[in-house]
Amino acid sequence: MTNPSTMPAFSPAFTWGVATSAYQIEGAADIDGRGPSIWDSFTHTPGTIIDGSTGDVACDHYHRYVDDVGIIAALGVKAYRFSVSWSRVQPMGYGDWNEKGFEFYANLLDTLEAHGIAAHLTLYHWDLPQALQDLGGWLNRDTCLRFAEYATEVARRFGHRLASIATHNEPWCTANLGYGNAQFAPGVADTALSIQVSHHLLLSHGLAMQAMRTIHCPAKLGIVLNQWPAMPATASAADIAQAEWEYARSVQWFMDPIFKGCYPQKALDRMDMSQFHVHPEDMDIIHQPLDFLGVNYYFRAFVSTENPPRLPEGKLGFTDMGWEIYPSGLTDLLLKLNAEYPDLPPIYITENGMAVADEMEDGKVHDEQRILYLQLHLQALHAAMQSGVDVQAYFYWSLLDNFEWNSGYARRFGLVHVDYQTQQRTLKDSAYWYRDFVRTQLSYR
Ligand code: IFM
Repeated sequence: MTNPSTMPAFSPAFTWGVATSAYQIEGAADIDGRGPSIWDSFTHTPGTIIDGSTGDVACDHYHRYVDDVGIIAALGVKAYRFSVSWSRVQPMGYGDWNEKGFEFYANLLDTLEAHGIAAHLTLYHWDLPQALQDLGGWLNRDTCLRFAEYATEVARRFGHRLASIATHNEPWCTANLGYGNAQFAPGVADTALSIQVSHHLLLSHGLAMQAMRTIHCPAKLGIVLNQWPAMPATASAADIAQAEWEYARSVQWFMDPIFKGCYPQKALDRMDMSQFHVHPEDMDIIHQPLDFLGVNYYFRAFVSTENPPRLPEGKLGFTDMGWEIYPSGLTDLLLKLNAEYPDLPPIYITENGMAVADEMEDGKVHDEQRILYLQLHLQALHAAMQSGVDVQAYFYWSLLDNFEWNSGYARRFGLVHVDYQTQQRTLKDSAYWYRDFVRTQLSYR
C-alpha cells in the first residue's frame, strides 16, 4: 500500500470530496410530505431489484445527516456532492412546493457550512416524481419545462450557498437503462424511445441552464456525464469501427450537443431514429456554455466484434459490479476530451470508486483493494493533469455504502461501512487512507 505522502502532489487549490445521491441514502420515503418517485414504484415492483430491497430506509440519512456530515468533516475533505430528491421538495413535480422538504436541504447546508464543507448539488439523480411519470415522464416534452421550473426554484433558494449545481447525473443511464433495457426505473425496454428520452434530458439540461442563468445563480453550473474510452479488442478494421461507434453513441452523443450544438453523425448513421423528434430551436438551447463538466469514470469499454466477443484480460481484476479495473482509461478519456472539445470548461471528477464485498473483522474493514483502486486512479488523474487537462475536483463514490439501484444493498461502494440492521457507520481502512491522503495534499497549501 502506498504511503499517502508519496502520492503525486496535486494543485493546492484542488478540491477533494465525496459523493452520494438522494434515493441511495436518504430513506424517509414517505415522511414530511415527500411524494413518490419512479424509484419508489420500481423498487416496489417484484423482480426488479436483485435482493428485493427498496430505498424506503436506505442509510436513513434523512434523520442522520448531522452525524454523516460529521463523518465527512472527519475525513478532512472540503466538498460534498449530493442530490436533491425532486419529489421531496415538489411532491408532484409540478404545482406546490413542499416546505418541509426544502427545510431538510437547508438544514443539511447549515450543517455543511458549520464544518466549512462546500456543497455541490445535483438536481436530478434519476428519481423523477411519479406524478410526472404518469404524464409520460421523460418521453413527454413538457417534463423538460417542469425540470427548468424545479431548477429555478432550487437555484433561487440555495444558489448563493452552493459551490456548484449539476443539472443531471449520468443521463446515459436514465435513457439507456431506464428506457433501453428496463434495468432501471421506469423499467421500459425500447431502444427507439430511449433515444428520444436522451434528447429530452439534454433539452431539459439546456432549459434549466438558461433559467438558472436568467436569475443570475452564483453557483457554478454544469452537468455530470458517465464516460468511458472505447478500446477495440484487436487491431481489426471491424473492431476499430465498432469502438468508434460505441464512443459516438455513448460519450459523443451527450458531449457533441452540449459543446458543439449537434448530434454526432457517426452515431446517427446507425441508430433507430424512427421516434426521434427534434424541434428546430432545440440544439441551440442544449448548446449552453458550462462552468464545469462533471465526469464519472469507472471502466473502459472493451469492444469486440467476434462471436463470442473477446473479453478484457482484467490485469488488475474486476470490481464486484463486474467492471474491469482500468485506471489508465481515465487518463486516456480525459486527454481525448481535451483534444476533441476546445470549449471544454474545467472538469470535476464527480464519481470514481469501487464495489467490494467488504467484511467487518473486529470492528474494522480492511479494504486494501479499494485503497489500491484509489491510488491508481488518482495517479492516472494526475497524469492527465500533467499533460494539460484542467481538472479541479475529485469526489470519491461513495461516502457511504448505500442502495446500489437494481443491485440493492448487495454492492458496497462506501468509504464508510453501513450496517443496515443497526445503521451503524464504520470507517473502512480506505476512509483512513483517503483522509491521510487529503491531509497531505492540503498541507501543500
Ligand atoms: O451508484 C451509482 C451512482 O448512483 C451513479 N454512478 C454510478 C454509481 C455506481 O454504480
